[in-house]
Amino acid sequence: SDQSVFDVDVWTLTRFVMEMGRQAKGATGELTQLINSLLTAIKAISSAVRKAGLVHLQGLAGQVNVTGDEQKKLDVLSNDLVINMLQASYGTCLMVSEENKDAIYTPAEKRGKYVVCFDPLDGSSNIDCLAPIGTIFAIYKRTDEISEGEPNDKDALQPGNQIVCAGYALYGSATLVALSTGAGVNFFMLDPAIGEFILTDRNVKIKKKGKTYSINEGNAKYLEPAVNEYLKHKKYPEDGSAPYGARYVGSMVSDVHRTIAYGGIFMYPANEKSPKGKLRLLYECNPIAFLIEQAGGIATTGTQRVLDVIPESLHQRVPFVVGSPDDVEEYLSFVKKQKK
Ligand code: AMP
Ligand code: P6P
Repeated sequence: SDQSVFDVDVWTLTRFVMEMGRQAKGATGELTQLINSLLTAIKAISSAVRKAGLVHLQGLAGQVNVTGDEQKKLDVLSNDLVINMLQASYGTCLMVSEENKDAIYTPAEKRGKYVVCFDPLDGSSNIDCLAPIGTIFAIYKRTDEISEGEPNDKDALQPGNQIVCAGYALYGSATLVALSTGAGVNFFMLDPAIGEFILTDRNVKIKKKGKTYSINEGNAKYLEPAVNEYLKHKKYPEDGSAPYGARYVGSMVSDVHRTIAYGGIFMYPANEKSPKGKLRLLYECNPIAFLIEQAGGIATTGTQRVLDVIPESLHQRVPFVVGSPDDVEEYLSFVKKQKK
């Protein structure tokens, strides 16, 4: 067999995280252990997602989650996997999950210093039609300035600019992890043959300007005039430039990953139906905004930087517009014009 195919010095995500941990001055290894435990949950979710149709994991688990969505069995399984693997890492004191109304407190004997906000299976309404879905997470450090003694919800209400590590897993035509600990974004692809994520793209940067816009145009009736003005400009450019293409999966991780990989703009703005937009700040918008900025893009609510929003509640929504800097700046110019 062709030996050259087998990389005997392969950069797996586990190795990459350990290396970064060794380079971090005075690190105890707690964060490394936490991230690598989370990766185990992601590998298990990937396996379950790909088997779901075969082992009747699809369909409804009959429960309803905090956002009122029907809770599918894969949702429940993914949520349990992340909670159990994270608590077993001895790195967390508190977690916020899209699937749980209240914060999840780690039993005292297993507590560490990190707070993890996550959406275990985002886009789960797409499971039964096999559209890409994902896992999104943001990791913060609990500090005594925020709360002394027992951890409490305030530890999870930190602005995104305090994120220590954030990432997403995309269960698409392949399973990919995008990860950043503040020194750029790296992409890793799962090799199912060895059950490891392999480094494929280092220090990923988003294009300055893209050629596609991504929004649910079914909401056009409810969008603010400035947003419809912007969309009109993308479809009928007055300056003779080519119109933009439209791409919308309706699964955030898939739409965001395409935006980082190809450039362009992804929007879930405020609208009459959802005055604060639909996407959740703690475990959808903040982690993605962190990655988008680390890749050289812009992430705004339309009025401020997403990472500067001071959270007030665990499941609060924010308007969310992210992507290539030139595209988001152009969008903001339409919003500013409307304000005048
Ligand atoms: P620890 O003592 O392992 O909790 O790490 C202390 C701090 O060092 C973390 O909050 C990070 O800022 C940094 N650090 C530790 N491990 C890593 C890692 N694997 N990758 C990036 N930064 C790390
Ligand atoms: P709409 C999936 O349910 C989700 O939370 C995100 O993954 C996705 O971007 C958004 O909702 C899609 O919402 O209103 O366009 O169906």
